[in-house]
Amino acid sequence: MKKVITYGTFDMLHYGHINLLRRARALGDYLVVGITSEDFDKQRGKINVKQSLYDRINAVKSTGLVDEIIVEEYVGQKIDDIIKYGIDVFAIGSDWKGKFDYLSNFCQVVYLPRTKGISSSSIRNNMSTLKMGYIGNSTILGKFYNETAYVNGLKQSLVLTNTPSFIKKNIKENNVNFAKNVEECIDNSDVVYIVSDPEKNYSLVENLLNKGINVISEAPICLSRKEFDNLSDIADKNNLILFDAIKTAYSTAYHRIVLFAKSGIIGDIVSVDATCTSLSSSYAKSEDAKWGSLFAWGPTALLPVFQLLGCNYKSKEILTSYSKDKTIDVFTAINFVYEKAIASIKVGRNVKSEGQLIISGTKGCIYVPAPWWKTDYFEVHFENSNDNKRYYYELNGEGIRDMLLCVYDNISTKKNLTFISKNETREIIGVIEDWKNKVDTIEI
Ligand code: C2G
Repeated sequence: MKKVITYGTFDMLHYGHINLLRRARALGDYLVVGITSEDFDKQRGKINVKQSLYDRINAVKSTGLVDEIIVEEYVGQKIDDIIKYGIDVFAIGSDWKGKFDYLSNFCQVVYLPRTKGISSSSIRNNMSTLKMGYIGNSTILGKFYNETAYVNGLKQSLVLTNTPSFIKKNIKENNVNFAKNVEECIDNSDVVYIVSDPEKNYSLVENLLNKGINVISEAPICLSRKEFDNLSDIADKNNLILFDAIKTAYSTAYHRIVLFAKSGIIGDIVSVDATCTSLSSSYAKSEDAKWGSLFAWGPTALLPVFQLLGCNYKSKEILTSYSKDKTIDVFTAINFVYEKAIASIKVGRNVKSEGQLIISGTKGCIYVPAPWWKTDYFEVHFENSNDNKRYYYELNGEGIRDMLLCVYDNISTKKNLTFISKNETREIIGVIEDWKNKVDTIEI
């Protein structure tokens, strides 16, 4: 029996894929198809895949052209598979011509003609387009602008800023279009990203939501639980999204850390320790350079605490140290007491510490080296260090790219797929509110 193998993502299965499968099948008696896993696609830079692995497998299966389906998960797997499944012919579309010649040491390699005029990308590009606006004066705005270009279905619209020449320096494209005022930005956007002074953010977000615009805002979105409840009500009433732009939540490694910890692999979680600090001189012109420690880092540091231990802590103590002129907190530490666990965060502006995250459990711990908030790597440690494990996951645009994909999917499908729950956003704001009102707070 002559066995043939081919590989692909097969997203939004179309007649180009079906032609390929038919031609591959005709090369032998038995066809094996390797379908790429979500992680492997991310690793090879394919981030816009719309369907889950499960749906893609089912679509390929339903063609009736395939004898066996396997999942492709790592570089080099093709060699393993060819040996393991006793493959005679490796077949792939002609867009890969030359790329798989190395497999001819193991079996025959055939490049099949690619069907012209159809591709998964063109189908994705025909999906509805959402215009994205940007408001703010920070370097991070440039990152959001640049990352938008990678997301099918999102289109860069106007930028509203007080510092256009500074913003331009952070944007890769030459022809950025600037808005004259908020109204112009609103008129030309379906969704707006905001990085603005947290003290002024509430009214800006409220205005946008009332005009029917979806909002992604740097955290804290506002400065009290009550304000957040108001904004959240307006968003729900108008069927809009209101997202915290905490990019860490969207990094694959961080997401896996949370799942690993919750799965019980390190036993019961007894403590979460998160540190985030930065020396801000390099951001001098950026809006967020003026923010204190808790504004700049609080939401990120609080994220793993609330996502792992929940928002119902029994008590907390906020220790905060202000600058000489009392305008910002240069260093703030918060200790939380839960029913059966504790947590602590340390955040600093103009302070240098080791920005690591440690989740301790009754059987082991998860160690995430600095800077844990933009990590692609973590370790799970046990008492016997021979049992330790290391994990690596691709990080796209510091998490911004995956956040924007999630934003698009939420708006276009009206599904609620957010990575940060409303409750978590509310309590992050709540802690900052308490600190501002000096509740549970000691000045040092
Ligand atoms: N294809 C085709 N004609 C098209 C589109 C795709 O013949 N108009 C072929 C591709 O050449 C490939 C297969 O259909 O052989 C699957 O295509 P994709 O889902 O785009 O997967 P791809 O990224 O090409 O992955 O390591 C190689 C990969 O696994 C192939």
